[in-house]
This record gives sequence, C-alpha cells and structure tokens, in this order.
Amino acid sequence: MASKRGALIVLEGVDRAGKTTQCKKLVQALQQVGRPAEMMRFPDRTTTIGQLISAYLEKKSDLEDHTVHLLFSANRWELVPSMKKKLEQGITLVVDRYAFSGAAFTSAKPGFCIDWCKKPDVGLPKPDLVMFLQLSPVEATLRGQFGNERYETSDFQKSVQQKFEQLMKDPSVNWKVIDASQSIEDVHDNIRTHTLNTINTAENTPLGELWKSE
Ligand code: ADP
Ligand code: FDM
Ligand code: MG
Repeated sequence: MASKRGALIVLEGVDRAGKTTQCKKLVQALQQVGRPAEMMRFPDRTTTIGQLISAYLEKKSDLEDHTVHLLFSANRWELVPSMKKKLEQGITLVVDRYAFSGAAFTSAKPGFCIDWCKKPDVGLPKPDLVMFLQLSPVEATLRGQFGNERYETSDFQKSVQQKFEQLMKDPSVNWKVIDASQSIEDVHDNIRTHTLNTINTAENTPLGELWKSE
C-alpha cells in the first residue's frame, strides 16, 4: 500500500495574532505524537527571491507594487517541488502565512482588486486547512508595539483584516476561525484538535489545487 500523504496546514492572521508561536508549538506537538511534521514560512527569506522581499519589507529597497506581489508568489512557487515531495513522503507541513496573506496585503493597497491579486497563486498546492487567528486591533496592541517593517501600521493592518474577511467567504477553502485572544495553551489545544482531524481526512484525499475552479 502506498504511504499516506501529509497534510498542508496554514496559519493566517493579522500581525501579532500568534501565528509564529502557534506554528512552532503545533510542529512540536505533532512530532511528539509520532506524526512527521515540519514548519515553513512565507515569505521564505532565505532564497534569492526571498532576500529581495526581505530587503523590501525592511525598507532597505523599494519595489513597484505589482512587482513585489509577483515576487511573493514566485517565492511560494519556487518551494512547491519540495513541498510536494515532503507531503508525498507523509510529512505534514505547518505553514506560517501563504497565498491568503499575498492577496490580503496587496489588495489592501490602492488600485488593486482581490481577483488580480489571487491570479498568480492559482494552482498552488491547496491547503487542507487554513486557520485564521482572529484578534482585535486593541488586543494586538496589548501584545506590544508594531515593528519597523513595511505594512506595520494600524491603518494598513485594518484594511488587511477586511481583505482577509473577504477571502474567508470563499467556501472552496477549508477555513477555521480561531479565537486568538485566548491563552497560548488554549489556542494551541484548539489548533491541534483541528489539525489532527484534518490529517486523518487528508490521508485519504488527493492534494488539491488552490483557487483552480474560479
Ligand atoms: P505573529 O507571528 O502572528 O505576528 P507571534 O507568534 O510572533 O505573532 O506573537 C506576537 C507576540 O505575542 C509575541 O510576543 C508572543 O509571545 C505573544 N503572544 C502570542 N500568542 C499569545 C497569546 N495567546 N496570548 C498572549 N500573548 C501572545
Ligand atoms: N506578506 C506576506 C505579503 O505582503 N505578501 C505575501 O504573500 C506574504 C506571504 O510580508 F507584513 C507580508 C505580510 C507581512 C510580511 O512578515 C511578512 P512576517 O513577520 O515574516 O510574517
Ligand atoms: Mg510571525
């Protein structure tokens, strides 16, 4: 019998919602129960494309808005062969941001529509589960000040949140909204339960293609 594939699990949410914290805890928890799992994050700043993106986010360089959008997408596509290989080997991938951040952040800029923003990511490996860590701007503020990177301003983050809400209306994606205002452990319990259920169903279904039928 062919070995069972891993699941593609994505965490999304606004700045300071706890995505990075929860991705790390989830990978540890899965490994502890004998489920092979690895963490990934987008942008992956280690590649050549990722370094261009990183310099842009750190405001060390400027890039035209369409150009940087396409670079974020290219940074996902360049990782697809290794993602598919790992999933086929039965490794569950826990991903900190994906194409949804791509569409939400660029479409929050003036002059961009969400449909155009989604196009370059059509056909990417489709996540089996996307958990949106929901946190109000007031609660996010209690977790510390914004950093100095591009996009880290309260007005822009509010528009991003609205774009995420629009993306979450799409029933072709398996969204779960998680109350990120709970304690780190309670959020983790919630995320782990959803993930273990998803891993069991993903094993028996082929990997899909994101936003393909639209
Ligand atoms: P993100 O990756 O979504 O920006 P992080 O995981 O980096 O968020 O968390 C942002 C900050 O909030 C960190 O200092 C982290 O320790 C803290 N934090 C994360 N989750 C919680 C939580 N549930 N309650 C309180 N603080 C949290
Ligand atoms: N971001 C992230 C985008 O604008 N587009 C994308 O496709 C992705 C994946 O990059 F401001 C933005 C979102 C955030 C920044 O920050 C990455 P972190 O702290 O590395 O998640
Ligand atoms: Mg983070």
